[in-house]
Formats: sequence, structure tokens, C-alpha cells
Amino acid sequence: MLKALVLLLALAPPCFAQDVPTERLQNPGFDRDADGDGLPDGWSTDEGRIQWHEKMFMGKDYEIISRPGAYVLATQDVDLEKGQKYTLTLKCKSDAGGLAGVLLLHGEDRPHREMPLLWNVQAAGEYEEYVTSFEAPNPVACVYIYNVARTKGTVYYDRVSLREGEPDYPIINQFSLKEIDRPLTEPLPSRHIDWASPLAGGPIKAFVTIRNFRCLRQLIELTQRIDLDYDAVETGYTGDVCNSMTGRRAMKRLQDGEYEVFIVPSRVGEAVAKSIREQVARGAGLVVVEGFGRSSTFVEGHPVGDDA
Ligand SMILES: [Ca+2]
Ligand SMILES: [Ca+2]
Repeated sequence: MLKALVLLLALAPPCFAQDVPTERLQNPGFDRDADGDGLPDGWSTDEGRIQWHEKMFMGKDYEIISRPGAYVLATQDVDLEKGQKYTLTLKCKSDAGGLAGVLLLHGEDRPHREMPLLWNVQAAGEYEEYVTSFEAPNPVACVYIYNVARTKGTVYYDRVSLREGEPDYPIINQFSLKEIDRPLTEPLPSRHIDWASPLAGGPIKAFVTIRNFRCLRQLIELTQRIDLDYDAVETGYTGDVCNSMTGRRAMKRLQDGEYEVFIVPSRVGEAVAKSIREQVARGAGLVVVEGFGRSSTFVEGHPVGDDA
């Protein structure tokens, strides 16, 4: 069985569907130390696990830095409303193989069940934001911050924020396979005619949805026939999933309006559909491969075969 690790990444500016999202964590930026113990207030930690460091002298903006060998860097208890959606935003960076991660321990009366929120995040060398949304499984919870790699590298956290509500832009999750599960070679080419490959002017930048990564071969067949520079986004059967092996790039391209065509053979969630609608309205192409009845998700008009 493939053991996939899902990392949720985003580069978008914070923007929430709710008007005034409420921060649920104390001292999310690690900037306050009112009790003067040299560690950020509100977080349970110690000097053996982190270094508390002012990013710029007199800047009053602090970061926490993992110590070598430290696994759990800091924790904080938090009360959640069961069933409510929340958004976790990390501003972090890493070096030398350090891996960022945040886990929620939760339960009815006491926190005891694990729920990774962002895990094995191979953060960039410069500070960037990583976002995920989730539904609170239980009311009693504790947030754990890690260097998942433990013995390797360093992780720096500038901010760990937990707010009510969801962002109103699509979050494309980074889907990563463990090294042992990754393919050894490029996909085998099947017999085909290169009718649009290579293309004059270079490959077409395409955003392609698929129900499941198991259907990826169909897309590979297509890309052997037409030059596509594509990001494949797994949507699940009902559109409640949004994963990509190039999630980070897909998020950026979507935000920057770089896609020339959207190829949609699966159901997509509303945030993705809205983003596609906006970009098609600005001139991007749209190919709905199946589910013609649902083409109204993206464009006004009648389904194929409807003469009314
Ligand atoms: Ca900070
Ligand atoms: Ca303190």
C-alpha cells in the first residue's frame, strides 16, 4: 500500500470567507514574552527544544528555531468547536533537510487522538506560508509543532496561526510519495502518433483534474500526443479532494493566471470551480471531458444535446 504523505501548501495572502476570523492560538507570532523567561508566552516549550530569536534587532518580530535532535518543539492547548472549520497557517522555513509539521491531538474530554494537519513539509529556505483547512473532530485539543526530521536540519517558525473559517481561494494539497513508492523511470510511451507534439510555441500550460491518481495513465497518454506542461489535480469522485504532486506550482500558477487551458474530466469543489470560471472569463480555454450536465458549473448555457 502506498503510504502517501499529504502536505498542504499555499502561497496565497490570507483572505477568509468570514469577515473577521478569530485567532484561536495565543501569541501565534511567538513575539511576546511578558513573563521574561526568554521563551514565547502561551506556548509550552523549553530551551532544550527551541531557540527564541529576534529576527531583526529591535524588530520585535521573533521566531522559534529547532535545536538539534528536538522533535516536538512547542505545544499549546486550544478549545475548538466540534464540526467547525478551521484554517491553520504556518509561516516557516527549513534548511539541511529539516521538515516542518503540525499535529492536532484531540479528544472529547482530553487530547489523545492524533490528526496531522501539515506534515513532512519540505519548507523553502526563505519564509513562506503553508495553509490547510480542517473540520474540528473534537472540542478539546492541543497543537504540536515539530521538526519532523528530528535528527536532520533546522526548522524555523515565524508564526503558527489557527483561525475559524476557511480561505475563499482553493488550497491545492501537495501530494508526496515516500521515496520507496516513487516510480523508478519515466512512464513508458505507448504506440501513438505525435500529432501535436512538439508544438510550435512550446507546450500548453494546462490544469488537468482527475478523479484519482490511478487514472493518471490516461493523462500520460494524452501528453504523449499533445505537448502539455500540466499540473494534474486529484479531485476525488465528488470534488471534496484537491491534491497534486505539483501542488505548490499549481497554486502559484492558478493565482498568477498562467493556465492557458483547464481540462476537467471530474467533479471539482466550489473554490476550484470559481477560480476556473474567473480564468475562463478572462480568456483561458476550458475542456469539460465528461459530466456534460455539469458544464453549467463553469459556464452559463445548455448542456450538449439540449435544444431548449
Ligand atoms: Ca514572529
Ligand atoms: Ca515567556
